Amino acid sequence: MATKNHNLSDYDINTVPNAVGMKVGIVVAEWNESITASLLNGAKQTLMENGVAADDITVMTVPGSFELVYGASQMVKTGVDAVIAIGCVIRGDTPHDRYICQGVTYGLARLNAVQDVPVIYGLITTLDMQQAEDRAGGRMGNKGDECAITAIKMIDFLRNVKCKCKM
Ligand code: RBF
Repeated sequence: MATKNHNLSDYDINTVPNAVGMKVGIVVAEWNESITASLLNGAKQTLMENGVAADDITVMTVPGSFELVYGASQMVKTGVDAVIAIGCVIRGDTPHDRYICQGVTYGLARLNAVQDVPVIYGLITTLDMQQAEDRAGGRMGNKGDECAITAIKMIDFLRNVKCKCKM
C-alpha cells in the first residue's frame, strides 16, 4: 500500500462538501505526543478551513493508541457527526506494536460496522520516528488533514444516503 506519490494533505477543494454546522469529535492518543499533536493540529485546521466551527470540534485524549477504540466508542454517543481517532504506533524491539495496531484497526473497523457515526482511522503505523514525522506535517503531508477531509465526506455521505432512503 505505497503512498510514495501521495501527499496526505492534498485534496481537491471542489470535491469537499460544505462543512458548516458539522460536529466532529477527535480522540487523540498521548503516546508519541509530538506526532499526535501535529496530526491533531492538521485535523483541526483542515476542519475549520472547510467550515467547521471551533466550538463544534471536541477533543479528548486517551493514554495510548490501544485506548482509541474505547475513546471513540464513547465519543460516538455524544451527538457528534463523526469521530476521528488519532494515534501513532512506532515499531519496537518486540511484536507488541503489531498487536496494538491489529487491536485498534479491528476495533475501529468494528465500530464502523455496528453503529451509525463514522469513525475515521487516524492511526499512523511506522517503522521509525522519521516515517512518522514525514506523515505528521513533513514531506508526505499530514494524515490529520486527510482524516478531516474524510470525516467531512463521510458525514455528507450519511446525510445523502438518509435522504435517498426516504425517497
Ligand atoms: N501506544 C501508542 O500509541 N504508540 C506506541 O507506539 C505504543 N507502543 C507501546 C509499546 C509497548 C511495549 C507498550 C507496553 C505499550 C505501547 N503503547 C503504545 C501503549 C498502548 O497503546 C496502551 O496505551 C497500553 O498498552 C495500555 O493499554
